[in-house]
Amino acid sequence: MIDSPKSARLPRLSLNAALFVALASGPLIVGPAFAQGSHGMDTMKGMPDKGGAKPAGATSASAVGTVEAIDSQNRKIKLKHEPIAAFGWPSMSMEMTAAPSVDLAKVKPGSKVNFTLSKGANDSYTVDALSVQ
Ligand SMILES: [Cu+2]
Repeated sequence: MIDSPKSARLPRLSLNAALFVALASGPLIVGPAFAQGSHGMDTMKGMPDKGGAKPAGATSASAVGTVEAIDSQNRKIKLKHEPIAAFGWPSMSMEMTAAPSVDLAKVKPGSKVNFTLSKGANDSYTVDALSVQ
């Protein structure tokens, strides 16, 4: 049996109308359904927080690298460092500011060093401590 569109439309409309009336006039039925839904949402919201320990959140890290250049006058040191997992960095060459406590006279281009790096404002990085390997 194939229903014509016209004959199918009327029952469908009345079914929708009945459903609408039931939903609109039945807050006691709709209420628990919404409560369940929001509980599910709360569970979902918690998920990103669980994985929130991103490496980028670290403010200091220990690393190893090779000195490439030193600018004693401006307290700058260019290091080719190995990957720094705490910052999510691959190995790279970069210039950093040396803290006043760091003795730049101890190092020269080619020196292999252990150093600690801290992240400051505006994504600036400072070498807090440095020792030749
Ligand atoms: Cu770097």
